[in-house]
Amino acid sequence: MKKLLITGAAGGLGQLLLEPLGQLADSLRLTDIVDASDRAQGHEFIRGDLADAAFVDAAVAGCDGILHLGGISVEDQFEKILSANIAGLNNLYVAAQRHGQPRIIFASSNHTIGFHPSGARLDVHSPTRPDSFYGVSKCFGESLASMYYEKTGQQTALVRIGSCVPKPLDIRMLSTWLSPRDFIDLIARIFAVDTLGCPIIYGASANGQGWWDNRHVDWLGWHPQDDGETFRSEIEARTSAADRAELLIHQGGRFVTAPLPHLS
Ligand code: NAI
Ligand code: 15L
Repeated sequence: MKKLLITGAAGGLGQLLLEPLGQLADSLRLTDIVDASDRAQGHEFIRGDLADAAFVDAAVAGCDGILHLGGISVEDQFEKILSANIAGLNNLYVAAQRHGQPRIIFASSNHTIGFHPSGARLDVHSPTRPDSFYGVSKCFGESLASMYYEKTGQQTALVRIGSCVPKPLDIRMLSTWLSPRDFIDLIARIFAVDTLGCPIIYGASANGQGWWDNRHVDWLGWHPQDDGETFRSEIEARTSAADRAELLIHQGGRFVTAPLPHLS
């Protein structure tokens, strides 16, 4: 790949993955609504709002792959999510149509299915059960990408990321963890395969107590290596009964029990 666009590059995942992402393309173009030029590690950085169609068009021009991490990444007021995650995402797809349909990775989320009970095995046919406005916006994103694929052939990987952090932080993340190296391997496979289509992929490591079945994308050749169980004893040692009760009822954990922002 010649030029990879990374939106949301100033965020947690953008920063965590920046160095290995640099190995996947001849050059990176980083964007975010906040200035991160000082953390761009020598890569091109342009600042702008995903809700600004002209900015997004300029950001996409000349790129042959897009890792779309930008947007609101937790529950928030509906209006903010509408602007960044819904209008902003459509701007990205409009721009992609104008600039040769670069392959897109959409950072979807486990919060599309957060109301499923913990322990339930889900696969690609399981219904969405979003747990927040945020989760609803990711369901919208998956539908938007699917619609563009069917109408125009635009290819997108819809990666329902579990919890991508250096190591699991709580008992729920033993099941939802996606290690950074497994995510990088997944990103590399998505950009390497000849034909991608528009698959939903559960973004989780090979967690012994995982909940998600990815057999429908065996053809990708992605073989996650890490397992949250490695951290079970240290996590169990600091898990209270209250944590366990709150975190292990639904797959979405605390997103499920949080009140709607306008009612709190
Ligand atoms: P983050 O919140 O740290 O990063 C998101 C970035 O998007 C921020 O730097 C923010 O400034 C930028 N942004 C927000 N609104 C914007 C706008 N209107 N225009 C341009 N940029 C804007 O989130 P994180 O953890 O890095 O996640 C990246 C993506 O992956 C997000 O889309 C998130 O929903 C998704 N995801 C992340 C998971 C994780 O474990 N970190 C789990 C599931 C999904
Ligand atoms: C997400 O979708 C969030 O962006 C991230 O901050 C984590 O909360 C993650 O899910 C999770 O469920 O652990």
